[in-house]
Amino acid sequence: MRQRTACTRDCPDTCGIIATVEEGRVVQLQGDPEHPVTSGTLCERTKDYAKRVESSERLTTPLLRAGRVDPANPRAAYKEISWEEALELCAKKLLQFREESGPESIFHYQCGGSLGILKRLNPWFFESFGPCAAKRGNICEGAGFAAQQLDFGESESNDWFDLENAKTIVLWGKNPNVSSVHLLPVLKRAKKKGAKLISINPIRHATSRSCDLVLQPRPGTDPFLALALARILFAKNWIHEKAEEWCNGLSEFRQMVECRSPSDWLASTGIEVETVEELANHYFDGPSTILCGWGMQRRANGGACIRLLDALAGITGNIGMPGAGVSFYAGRSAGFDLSFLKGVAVAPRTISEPRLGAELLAAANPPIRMAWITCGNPVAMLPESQKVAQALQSREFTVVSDSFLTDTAQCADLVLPTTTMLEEDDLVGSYGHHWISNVRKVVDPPPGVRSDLEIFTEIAEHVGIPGAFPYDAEGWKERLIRDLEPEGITIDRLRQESVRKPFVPKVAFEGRKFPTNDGRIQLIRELPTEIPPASREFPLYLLSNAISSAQGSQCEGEFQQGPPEVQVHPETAANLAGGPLQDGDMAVLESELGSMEVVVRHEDQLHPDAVAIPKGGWHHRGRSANALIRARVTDLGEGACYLDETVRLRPAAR
Ligand SMILES: Nc1nc2c(c(=O)[nH]1)N[C@H]1C(S)=C(S)[C@@H](COP(=O)(O)OP(=O)(O)OC[C@H]3O[C@@H](n4cnc5c(=O)[nH]c(N)nc54)[C@H](O)[C@@H]3O)O[C@H]1N2
Ligand SMILES: Nc1nc2c(c(=O)[nH]1)N[C@H]1C(S)=C(S)[C@@H](COP(=O)(O)OP(=O)(O)OC[C@H]3O[C@@H](n4cnc5c(=O)[nH]c(N)nc54)[C@H](O)[C@@H]3O)O[C@H]1N2
Ligand SMILES: [Mo]
Repeated sequence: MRQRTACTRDCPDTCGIIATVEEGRVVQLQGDPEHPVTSGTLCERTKDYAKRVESSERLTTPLLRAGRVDPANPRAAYKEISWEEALELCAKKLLQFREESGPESIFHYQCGGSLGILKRLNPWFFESFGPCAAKRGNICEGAGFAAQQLDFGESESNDWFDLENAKTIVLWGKNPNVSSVHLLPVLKRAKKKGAKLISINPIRHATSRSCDLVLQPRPGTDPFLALALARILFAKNWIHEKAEEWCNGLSEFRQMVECRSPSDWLASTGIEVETVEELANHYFDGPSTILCGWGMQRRANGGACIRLLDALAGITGNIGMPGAGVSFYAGRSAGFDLSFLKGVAVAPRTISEPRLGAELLAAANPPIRMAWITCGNPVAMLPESQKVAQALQSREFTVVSDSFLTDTAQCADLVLPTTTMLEEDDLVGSYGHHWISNVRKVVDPPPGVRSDLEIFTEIAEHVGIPGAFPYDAEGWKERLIRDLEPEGITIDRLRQESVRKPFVPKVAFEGRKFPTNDGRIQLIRELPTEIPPASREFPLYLLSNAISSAQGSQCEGEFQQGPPEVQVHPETAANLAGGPLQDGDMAVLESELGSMEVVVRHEDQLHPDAVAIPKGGWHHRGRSANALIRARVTDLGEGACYLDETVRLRPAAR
């Protein structure tokens, strides 16, 4: 039997899936050929998702901690208990801590495990029970999102296929080959129609092979590259003659840009003026779209960086028309009626997401006594893994619901086994495009596994919050899309096809009208800061990028075995202070915060001032990049400066 569902993993592509099910098992997952973006193809990591569903590592019963966790055999520290016992225990603890210390002593954390809209009911539980302590900031797109809200009043993008109207496409810090593979055919078609492709990235990644111009700036210097580009555009008078109509602060912006020469702006970037002139030629030859990756905004100057890219589009008029814009985000929740959720606005206290470990430990009067984690693996994925683990372990009671005994689950007192995306009903919007899809249970979960919604519905009953969870999954779906029904979007229709939100225009900010106070773009006026400098002691910037075979820390297969591979430019490897390193050598990767054993891989496509380790390594296997990354906050939006950490690489002691 073939069934239509959709992917809820944290990814801009948000695919439609056709699942073939035989005798209650998923035997094949294919891309939905009728979903315009998916177009029949799934990425490497999701094609194999059934392995995850059927993994022998799946948790199938609630686990209560009975002893110390031995990383070699974490499971042994837990004893199996029944759901009845587990839910009663949860209810007892929730009521006890609320009674004794107030709801601010209970903290709920959720990240990107599932982007299903029904997952918003997890924080809803804690809001209606408390409101309890909630997370603040956003480690994924916080800085760039805040930047675009300041500049444009909103973070939105042109239609996914509008790229085909562009004459120039700049992949600025974006690597679609790994983290957004469904862009590749669109880029190919745009190129066939004559568009020029440009990549700006410290890594010459696979997609840059089909680019007409490739710039490899030093990590973290893009804001200065953008200023140099703006300087050249002003000098050539390639500014839209009517820019003032839609740009507020044009003369101040110009003044700022003209306070240094192009070569002065470029001093830290390692890029030649002639190359930026070439970039200017292309960018001027519009319509031009900048496709923003998310990596470069996970830096101390990340917000300023995106604001400068917004400004480039503003001054040249490359916005509010087909083929143009600065595509960073699409409003994935737009259209769903989530108005009942108030979030941080009603939380009695908030805990910074990028500084989660430190803030949990420091919270006082009352302390955070209980933590509950859903859809996230913060020990592996947030900066300062050790501190996050310590903070979770030292709460009086920590609950984690997950399908696996992750780094984070290993810090829990109670682990609740939950469903995978093929075992539950949901709805999903996208942050990369504007289609919404129906998610459905295509197979039953293993006995003993419950969805988050089932868990919270039952606990709500136990703790007595009547009326908070009145529906089952189907009922909630109907409830959440009620505003879309007049637009012709019903659950029945979504069962048949993914639907583009009809109220979202194909061109964002059409006519160059912006939802800001004066209806114009607010151009940045402040100079960006430099990212923390590399030192003699720690001379290399640590990149930790997505890889094709894993979604964050979720991976099937061999990836988490042995020491992680770290890429380094061969010339850098030959000239390290501690002695040269050959391809395949064992080495130690160290930051001010910690160190780990790694295997060296020479990679001449990488910037010589960087080393690259995969994102998502498991902490209990000594593979988490975040064990080396300090918790520092971006200039805007309270993101995490994941990519600003500096490190050194030295030969392992023999
Ligand atoms: N296969 C796979 N796909 C994923 C994910 C995954 O884990 N695996 N994660 C998903 C998630 S959560 C998100 S948010 C998105 C991630 O989207 P991104 O964060 O855009 O994904 P990455 O491919 O890690 O890309 C980061 C890019 O930024 C570049 N970069 C780093 N520093 C700089 C800089 O200073 N300047 C410039 N110009 N570029 C820089 C890196 O070289 C890299 O190419 O993708 C999603 N897609
Ligand atoms: N060093 C470094 N760190 C990074 C990044 C980076 O580029 N470099 N990228 C950052 C980014 S962009 C992001 S978005 C975060 C991602 O951070 P996370 O979202 O914490 O990352 P995942 O590893 O995908 O972990 C999600 C967990 O949720 C579980 N899960 C999946 N579905 C469900 C469900 O329905 N219910 C419940 N209860 N659990 C579920 C999965 O099994 C998995 O263990 O990581 C960030 N961390
Ligand atoms: Mo993300």
